[in-house]
Amino acid sequence: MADDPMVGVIMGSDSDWPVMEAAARALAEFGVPYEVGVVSAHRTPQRMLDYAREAAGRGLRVIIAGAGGAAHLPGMVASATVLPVIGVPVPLKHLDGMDSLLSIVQMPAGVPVATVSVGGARNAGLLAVRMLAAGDQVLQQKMAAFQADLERMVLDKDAALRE
Ligand code: RP5
Repeated sequence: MADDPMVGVIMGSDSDWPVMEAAARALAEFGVPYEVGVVSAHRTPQRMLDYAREAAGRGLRVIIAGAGGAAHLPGMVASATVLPVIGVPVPLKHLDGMDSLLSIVQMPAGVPVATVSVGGARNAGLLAVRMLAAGDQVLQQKMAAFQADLERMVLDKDAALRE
């Protein structure tokens, strides 16, 4: 974890970490400083509000929030910060994560949460990198190289299939 984090990766419970760590890994791959923490909308509501209200002032630029079940954390955080919030629906053992997805994605007009796929924490990390890259040439170059690698991987696999 960094001294001056630009991205906050938060989750409703430590039990979300096996899913959420992919977001942290993606940020680390791009050298983006981040912090992680457990912030529960239901069990620590005051901590959640404090975190959201103080995030921009502390220098955070993006918040990634993951939660499962009645997953109110991303939406509630979005209601109390001006920062972009990326929501990660964490799948639990019932309902295949559909409950988490619908709890996060169906926000009222005026309070956006950029929702990734169920369990899509890596894409949440990559989306945060793209948001930061909009104003950062070095990150833009890293993202372009990452995308070129993805393309090369697919073309290599295609070639291997036809060998
Ligand atoms: C949600 O409840 C958390 O985000 C987690 O996905 C789920 C279960 O939490 P634990 O009971 O495992 O702490 O708020």
